[in-house]
Amino acid sequence: MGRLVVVSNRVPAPRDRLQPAGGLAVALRAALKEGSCLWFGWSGQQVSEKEGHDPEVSLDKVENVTYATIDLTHAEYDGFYQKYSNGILWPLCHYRAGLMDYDRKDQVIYHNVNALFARKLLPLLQPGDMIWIHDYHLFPLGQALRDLGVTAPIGFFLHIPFPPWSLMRALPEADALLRAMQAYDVIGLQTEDDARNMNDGFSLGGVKAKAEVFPIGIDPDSFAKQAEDGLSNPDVQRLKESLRGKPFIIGVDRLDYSKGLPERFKGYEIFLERYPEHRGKVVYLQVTPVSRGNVPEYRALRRELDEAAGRINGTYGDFDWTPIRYLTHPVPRALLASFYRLADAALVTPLRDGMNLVAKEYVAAQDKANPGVLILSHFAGAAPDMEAALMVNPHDADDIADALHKALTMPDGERRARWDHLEPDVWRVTAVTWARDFIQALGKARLA
Ligand code: ADQ
Repeated sequence: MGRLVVVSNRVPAPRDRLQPAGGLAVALRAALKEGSCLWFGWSGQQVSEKEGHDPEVSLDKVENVTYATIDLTHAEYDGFYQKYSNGILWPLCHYRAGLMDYDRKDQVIYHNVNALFARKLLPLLQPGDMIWIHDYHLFPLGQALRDLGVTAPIGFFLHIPFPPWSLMRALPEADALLRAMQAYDVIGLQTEDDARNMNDGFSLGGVKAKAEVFPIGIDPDSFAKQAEDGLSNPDVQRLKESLRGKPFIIGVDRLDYSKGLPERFKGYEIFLERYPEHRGKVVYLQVTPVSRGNVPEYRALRRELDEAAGRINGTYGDFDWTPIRYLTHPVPRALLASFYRLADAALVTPLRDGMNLVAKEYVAAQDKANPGVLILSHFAGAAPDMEAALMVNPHDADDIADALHKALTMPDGERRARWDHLEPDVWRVTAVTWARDFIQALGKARLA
């Protein structure tokens, strides 16, 4: 068995290398558990422009994994990461072509940074390596490696949705991008819809379809344990005491327009208006750390949510009750797990989401004797396997309002029955099965 080489835009920061924090890092830890591995990507650091910028690769070995990182210049960070990846590809892949801020010159920087990744990775490669590339920042990296003569098996996994080809074509270089993806031996997507959309693009280009489905999951055993063990944590106790037995609703999302937050707040507002019996009696905690704060759409969204939370609290709040507790800073994962467990309902209502791990984490965290209710958007990648949740259309605030009322008044038997249906899939499709299945497919590609 050869070495596994993982490439992603960001590599976990040194402090997170033993205990990774984010979804991708946690999921990949499962893949990187065995054998010797290399994880290559951007350090997260930006440096000033220099003539003929040729970044050094910095190497750090922690247990069996060597982390290899390069810095990017301010201009590379801006064009490659902020503008092309997050200002063009992200909205487009989330079906929001109208939010694309397209400029041809960013595409050049995007390709240059992908070529730079290839050039810097090349000398680190060894015979027998298998290369696994992650996400939309690096669509053309496989081709860039092939151009340098790399013959190792190369796989690609897209963590976010892939839209119908008729929409993807809004990107002027969509055809070229898809042609470049022919360099991959295995292409993995989250859902059947995503794979179908990409394969439609391939077949229109007269090329054999090769996108397959490898849904991502979590580590449910450790998450469930964390949720239970954390109940005695003083901060969790502090939350519990502050609830004073009131029904508790939770939402946890990065601040992103794909997550449907303004619509969700509107749904909560209608819920308070339409079902006054819950006023003064319910607590909704929304944890939404700010991300990508330099992209204009994200700044505007932050303002919109600040205003909505202020309006709802001002209109419906009382001197002893705050309808929304709204946090824009992260909460440690260990606390979050127990917060989920305390919550009677979770609002997971993205307008589009590749998978959405929060939905799976919420289910894993529940007490099986007294589980909470998951309110889930039809448009999360997790939806097809989680239809026992209360399914909502996230664009329809009335639907969200009614679902909240239904969740908080649901008979115990129905709550348990719904959770009993949700639980098996969260334990069946995990971070471990995701990584194992993908790596197996890549291994077969080597033999083919
Ligand atoms: P994300 O868009 O980041 O990921 P998601 O899958 O929901 O979305 O969450 C990632 C992780 O971050 C989860 O483990 C969650 O607990 C954590 N997290 C989220 N908000 C947090 C907060 N406020 N504080 C602390 N932790 C928080 C992308 C795609 C998803 C896909 C994943 C994995 O957009 O659709 O599921 O990759 O492939």
